[in-house]
Amino acid sequence: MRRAVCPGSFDPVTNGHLDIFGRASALFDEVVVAVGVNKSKAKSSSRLFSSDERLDMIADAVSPWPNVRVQGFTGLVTDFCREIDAQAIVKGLRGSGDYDYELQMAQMNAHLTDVETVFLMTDPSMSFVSSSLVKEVASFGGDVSGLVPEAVFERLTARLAERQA
Ligand code: COD
Repeated sequence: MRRAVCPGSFDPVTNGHLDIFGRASALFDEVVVAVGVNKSKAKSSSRLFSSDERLDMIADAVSPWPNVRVQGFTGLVTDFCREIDAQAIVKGLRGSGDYDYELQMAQMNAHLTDVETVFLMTDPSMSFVSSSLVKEVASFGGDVSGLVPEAVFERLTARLAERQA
């Protein structure tokens, strides 16, 4: 069985992430979306959803793909891959900023283990979408519908309203 891991913070999951999950699901027998902690983002106050909430939203969004599931992890992504017997990590690339960051991570992960990193280029219609920008734009009342699944849009709007009340 060829199994891949799509790791990320997914705070919250966007349609850009989902495009990568869907395309990975066509390439591998099983895809595990792994919700982890990005230490540099975890320190900031930008965290909007708990890991349980993020797991929940992703489980709902990936339900159309029977070979995609979601799981939380702590520690190194390479250890998680070993634990679940995954041969590949699938990441999305939006541009040169992602490339510089992801290349270093892929090479470190290759140094740690024999898990291969596979990069899928972003869908051009999603190349400007990031969880951080979605949160920022939505917090100022900008329209982010169409950039995240509808259920995520509703939870995002509700969470920001609670925070601003
Ligand atoms: N289109 C395509 N791809 C996209 C888009 C989009 N619009 N938006 C984001 N992506 C891709 C990103 O490039 C990334 O590959 C992935 O989706 C996840 O994105 P985020 O922003 O949710 O996740 P990150 O970058 O914060 O996640 C970082 C990890 C949690 C994966 C990383 O920190 C990690 O592996 N942590 C575990 C500890 C570890 O192993 N550290 C050593 C790593 S070398």
